[in-house]
Amino acid sequence: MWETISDKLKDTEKIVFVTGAGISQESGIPTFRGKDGLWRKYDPMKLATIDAFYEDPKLVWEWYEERRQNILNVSPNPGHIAIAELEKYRQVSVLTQNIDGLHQRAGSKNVYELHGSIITIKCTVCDFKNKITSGFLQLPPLCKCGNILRPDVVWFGEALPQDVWKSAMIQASACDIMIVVGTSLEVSPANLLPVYAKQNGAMIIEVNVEKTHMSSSMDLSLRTSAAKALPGLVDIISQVK
Ligand code: BV8
Ligand code: ZN
Repeated sequence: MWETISDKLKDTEKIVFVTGAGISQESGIPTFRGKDGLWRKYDPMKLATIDAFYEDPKLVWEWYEERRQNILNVSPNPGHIAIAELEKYRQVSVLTQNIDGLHQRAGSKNVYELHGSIITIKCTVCDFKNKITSGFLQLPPLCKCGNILRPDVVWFGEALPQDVWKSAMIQASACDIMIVVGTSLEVSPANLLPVYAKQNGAMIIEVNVEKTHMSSSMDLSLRTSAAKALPGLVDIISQVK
């Protein structure tokens, strides 16, 4: 397994990662569908939607504030750090479904946040957008224009940010290796990215503690955790010239 990866890395220029909630699990952030998953306590399909927000903006804001506080209290894990390290040896892009900002905090430079960011806020009406730097006195927070503010994330039923999605497709279609880490690949259109990479002849490697419905189309499946597998990649590539 590792020899195959090492051989492939020799003539690899560009590595693209597609990551999901599983890569942040070892930082202490619950995944969506796992046994400790967010789905258990809340139903993200019900809360991470524009309807839920307009029905009860305070409840949705409480959910995001609870998640944001947790995210601010955790750190990137060896999986995030390994991906940032790899930038020393190859061109690396990270296409993440996560909104936790841990790839950037680990030092990754080319991160595409397909589903937005929990630390950015935007107005529901005007074009106000800003980083969230502190808690809020009241939920939902209000914009200067008088309308309510929302987390700058992509909810189910909402389109992904066009510019980010376009760049993500270009990255996926122009890589030598795609490494899919910690995602059930249940959510579209992010789950199309490995298809684009495969269509363009890239080697697709999956790092996931469980099988996914796309495991059979992967060239290699590392059935282990992100924090265990990814540092191994850095070891290999640092020996490959
Ligand atoms: C769109 C931001 C079109 C918010 C998220 C039927 C009805 C309604 C909609 C649909 C439908 N069928 C399809 C759709 C489309 C829908 C969709 O895909 N729904 C799914 C659920 C069926 N998609 C959308 O709505 C998207 N928009 O299609 O727009 C459009 C076009 C034009 C104009 C208008 C509209 C928008 C989707 C974005 C939703 N927002 N997040 C927030 O976070 O609060 S999605 C959410 O799920 C997160 O981003 C999360 O990352 C993502 C996917 O989940 P995963 O990351 O994969 O996490 P999961 O828990 O599932 O899996 C974790 C994996 O890690 C597991 O495999 C586990 O084994 C593994 N693991 C665990 N621990 C580890 C590990 N692996 C390695 N190491 C470990 N330690
Ligand atoms: Zn406004």
